[in-house]
Amino acid sequence: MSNDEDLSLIEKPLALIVDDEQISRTVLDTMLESNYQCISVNSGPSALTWLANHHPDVIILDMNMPGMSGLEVCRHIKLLPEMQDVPVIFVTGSDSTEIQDACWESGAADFALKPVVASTLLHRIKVHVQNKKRIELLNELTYKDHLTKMHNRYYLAQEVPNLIKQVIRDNAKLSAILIDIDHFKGFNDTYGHLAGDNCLRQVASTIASVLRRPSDKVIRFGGEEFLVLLPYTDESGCEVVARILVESIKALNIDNRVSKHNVLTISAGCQVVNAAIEPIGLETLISDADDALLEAKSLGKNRYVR
Ligand code: GH3
Ligand code: MG
Ligand code: MG
Ligand code: MG
Repeated sequence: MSNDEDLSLIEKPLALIVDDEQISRTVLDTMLESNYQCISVNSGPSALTWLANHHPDVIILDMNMPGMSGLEVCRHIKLLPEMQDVPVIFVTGSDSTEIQDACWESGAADFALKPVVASTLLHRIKVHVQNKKRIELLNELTYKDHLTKMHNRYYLAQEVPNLIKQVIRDNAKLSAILIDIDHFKGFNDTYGHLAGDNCLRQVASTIASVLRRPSDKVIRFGGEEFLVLLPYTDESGCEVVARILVESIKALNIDNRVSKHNVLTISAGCQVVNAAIEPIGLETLISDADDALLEAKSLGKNRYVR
């Protein structure tokens, strides 16, 4: 393709080609290889296995395959939460109304008729990949804090209520840990605001690295405050995480000479609610965690309180 430079992507997008016929895989691979990093597999099950550990930018899927048909593969793919934004483009020998209806119903983004016209297929793939990238960027700008790359307050307001609804539906427990960096004003005054920004990034990524489940969330709640939400986590689980968080930040060994520990520390307040026995409200949860945080501060900082 001649005018693909405007994809303006540093790395080539990753394309998964699924087709049972070697010749078709080779044709598609040859068409795509200068603009895409291509991986090809010969069956639906192989595609699903590969997708368990990879996140392509586009999937080119053959309709007719023995065993698992392309339509079945597409339905399976679209059941995976992390594949929702990955466009699936069918390559099919038939454009009957039934086939087209089935394509869209299975969750496909587009289809191309065999024998494929290279320019048309490449153009369609390019449009879908660009859209996917734009959606990703938009999500990042909307829901992430620019400095720390953690979730922002807008995410807290827009998305966390859905998380809470799920916990309530499951009659489960939800843990919250509100974290505040100790003596951070002094840190900024001593080492400068840029060092403060770097420190915030390091603290944020350390907090994120401690968390294990995809449902665990870190939100930059204020300037040097982070809210950690642990759905389906009880009191003991919450305390384990809070203790590891306090220890991990101290173990970073970031100089902070205004602290009696001589290194940067955090304080944390924990609150655990049980949907099976009480109503869960985000505001109350945060304000209770904040009470615990204030207690941690008044007890001398560098600790958690539940
Ligand atoms: P305590 O131990 O009681 O928590 O005291 P503290 O100094 O951490 O608390 P205080 O609330 O007085 O100060 C918070 C500081 O966080 C002040 C502010 O300049 C700093 N801060 C907030 N947001 C940012 C940021 O984005 N970058 C930098 N570098 N500093 C920030
Ligand atoms: Mg086939
Ligand atoms: Mg604060
Ligand atoms: Mg502070």
